[in-house]
Amino acid sequence: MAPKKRKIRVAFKKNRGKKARAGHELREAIRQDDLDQLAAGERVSGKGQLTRHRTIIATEAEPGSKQDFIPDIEVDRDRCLSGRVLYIVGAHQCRVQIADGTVYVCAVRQVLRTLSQNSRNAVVAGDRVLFEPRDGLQGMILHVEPRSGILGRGVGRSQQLLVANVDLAVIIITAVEPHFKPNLIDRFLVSCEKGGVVPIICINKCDLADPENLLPVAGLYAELGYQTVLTSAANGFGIKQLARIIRDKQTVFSGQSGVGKSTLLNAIQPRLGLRVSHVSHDSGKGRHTTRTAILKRLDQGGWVVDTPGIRQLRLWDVLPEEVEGFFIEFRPFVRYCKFADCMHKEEQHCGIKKAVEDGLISQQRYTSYQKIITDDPEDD
Ligand SMILES: Nc1nc2c(ncn2[C@@H]2O[C@H](COP(=O)(O)OP(=O)(O)OP(=O)(O)O)[C@@H](O)[C@H]2O)c(=O)[nH]1
Ligand SMILES: [Mg+2]
Ligand SMILES: [Zn+2]
Repeated sequence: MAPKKRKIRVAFKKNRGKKARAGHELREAIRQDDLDQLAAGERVSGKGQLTRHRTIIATEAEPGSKQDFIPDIEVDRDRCLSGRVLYIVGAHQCRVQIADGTVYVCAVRQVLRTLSQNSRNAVVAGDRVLFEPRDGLQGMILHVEPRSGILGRGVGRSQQLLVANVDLAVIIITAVEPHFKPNLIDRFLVSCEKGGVVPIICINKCDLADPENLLPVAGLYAELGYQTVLTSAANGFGIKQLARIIRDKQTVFSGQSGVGKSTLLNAIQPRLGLRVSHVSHDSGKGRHTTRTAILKRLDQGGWVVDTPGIRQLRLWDVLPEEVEGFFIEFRPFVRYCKFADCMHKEEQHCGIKKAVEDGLISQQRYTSYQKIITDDPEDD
C-alpha cells in the first residue's frame, strides 16, 4: 500500500518573522530560505508571511517508523553534500562531518524542526543528512535521511531521541553501589528492542568489586541471551573484548552519569579526547561531565556515540500490555495464565507469577516488569 499523503497544519514558531539579531546571519538565512521554499511550492494558507499557520503536504510515516512525517519537499541533491551529524550545538546548530573528514557548522531548516513532534528531535547525533554548503564551512540541513536504530525516552509529553542510526547500545552500569540498578538495564533492554538496536550489557569498575558479587547479575542476563561484558577502564580488564564487540559497528554508550562511559571510550581509543570527570562521583547524582551526545569515528572501524549520563529512562510509546513481550523469559509461561489479558499483577491463576514462585523467572526481573507497567521510572 502506498504511504498516505496528508495535509498537515503546522504553526510557525512565535519568533518567526522577528528581526534576527546581529551576528545571526546564518539563522536569518534559514528563515529566508524557508520563505523561498514556501513561495516555490509549499501551500501557504491565508496571508503569506504574516500567517501563523501553513499547510504542507507530508507523507505519513509507516506504523512503527522512527519518524512522524516525512515532508514532501524537493531537495536538489546535486547542490547538497551528505554527512553525518556529530553533535548538536545549542538549539539550532550542529556539526556535520562529510566522508573526507571535513566538518561543517550547519543550521537546521525551520520546516524540519516544525515537522517533528519535538523540535529537538529534528536532527540528532548520528543522523545522516543532506545539507547545502555555504561560505566558510557553514551549511544548512535540508533533509534528514530515514533513521534506523534509535534510542529514545519519554520526557514530559514527548519523546526525546538520544541518538539515531546505531546498531548496538552498550548499556553501562558499574560493579559498585549505588549505580548498580538492574531496573535501568531492563528499561534499556525494552527501549533497544523498540528502537531496533542490539543491547550489550557492560558492568564497569570491576576493579572496585569482588567479581563473585557480579556473577548473579552478569549470569542472569547472559542466560537470557544478552551479551554481557565485565570491564575496568582503570586496569584495562575487558577493554579488548569491548573494543572487538564494537569494531565496524555504529554504537552508542549509555548509562547513568559517572559510570565511566567516556573513560571506557578513551581506553578503547587513546587520544579520543573525551572529557571525563576527575573525581569519581559515585553518588549516582554526580554532575554530568559529558553534556551532549558526541559521535566519533574509531580508528579500528566503526563509530561510537558518547552520551550524557541519564538518571532515569521513561519508556516512550510502549503500552503496558506490550511489556511482557519484551521480557523474553516470560514468553513460555504466558500461556498458563487463565485470562488472555492477564497483566500478571493481582490476577488469579497467573503463569508468570507461578514461574516466579517456582524460581523459573527471577524476582528481580518480575519487579522490574511491575515497575515498567506502572510507569514508575524510579528516579533516585
Ligand atoms: N575505579 C574505576 N574508576 C573508573 C572506571 N571507569 C571510570 N572511572 C572513573 O569514574 C569517573 C567518571 O567517569 P566518566 O568517564 O566521566 O563517566 P561518564 O559515564 O562518562 O559520566 P557522564 O559523562 O557524566 O555521563 C571518573 O573519575 C573515572 O576516572 C573504572 O573502571 N574503575
Ligand atoms: Mg561522559
Ligand atoms: Zn499472568
